[in-house]
Amino acid sequence: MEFVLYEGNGAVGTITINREKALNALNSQVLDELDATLDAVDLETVRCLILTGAGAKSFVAGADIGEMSTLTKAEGEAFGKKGNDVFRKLETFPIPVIAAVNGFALGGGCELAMSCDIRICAENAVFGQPEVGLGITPGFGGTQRLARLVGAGMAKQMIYTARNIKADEAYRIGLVNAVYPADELMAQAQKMAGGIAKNAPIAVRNCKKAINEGLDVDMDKAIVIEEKLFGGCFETEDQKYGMAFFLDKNKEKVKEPFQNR
Ligand code: DAK
Repeated sequence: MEFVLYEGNGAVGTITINREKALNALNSQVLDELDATLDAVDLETVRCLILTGAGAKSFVAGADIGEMSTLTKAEGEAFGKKGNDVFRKLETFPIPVIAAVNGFALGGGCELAMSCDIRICAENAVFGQPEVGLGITPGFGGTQRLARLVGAGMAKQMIYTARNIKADEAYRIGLVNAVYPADELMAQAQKMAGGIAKNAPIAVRNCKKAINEGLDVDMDKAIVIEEKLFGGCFETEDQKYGMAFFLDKNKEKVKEPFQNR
């Protein structure tokens, strides 16, 4: 892969968009490589992913404006679909994905971060949807995901004004969960991912599915989704072990890793 790196560290995998010269802007090749990287993740071993950008300056500075500038309507639609398909794959990926936003997250970069389950960022992070200043709408889900994350009013303000916001404001409006000094960001992402990875993997996956799928339907249907996924945890070895561990009053015992079974 030329533009996407993958590094495994036990149960945590890190994907790095690696096109630093263009501030990690997303061209078709980056999107294809990200898609292939996700397909290759070993879901038997890996229980949480971190997504970040190469270098100290940028997470992803958007879709590649050079590549987009000459697109026809049909090509624009196809490019939008390519991005939406891979972003949706990320959003519905069976295991949690943490975006570690290390700088610019603009346009498609902000949309990429919003396709992840959790966003944390460095103090130098900048978020924005500048598309209307380029004569287009956000095209990788920005109009939908930003409104769901920060509310319609704030999303409309950010999108209509095309104004970038800094890390502290992103934190205040709930776009990111935490802000760290740049040199601590990846360690904090690893720490959070490690904490997720040590919990029962089938239960964590079912939680992701329940939250994502429940948000798309009314509460009566959402509760049924939760019931089924809750039920799906029973009879797993991990459920039996987790509950037996709690019920065993022997204070000397040490918790074993969950087996993903
Ligand atoms: N695309 C291509 N190249 C980019 C880029 C981008 N989005 N952002 C930066 N670069 C390149 C610059 O051209 C420059 O390349 P060289 O000149 O060195 O060859 C290099 O990265 C370094 O950038 P700068 O020299 O500009 O660095 P500065 O520190 O001065 O400025 C900046 C950093 C992030 C403020 C600035 O680069 C910037 O404003 N970049 C563009 C940010 C932006 O507008 N992003 C949103 C892109 S629009 C759709 C599908 C998708 C989308 C929309 C619709 N459908 C099909 C419906 C998505 C749209 C977008 O994401």
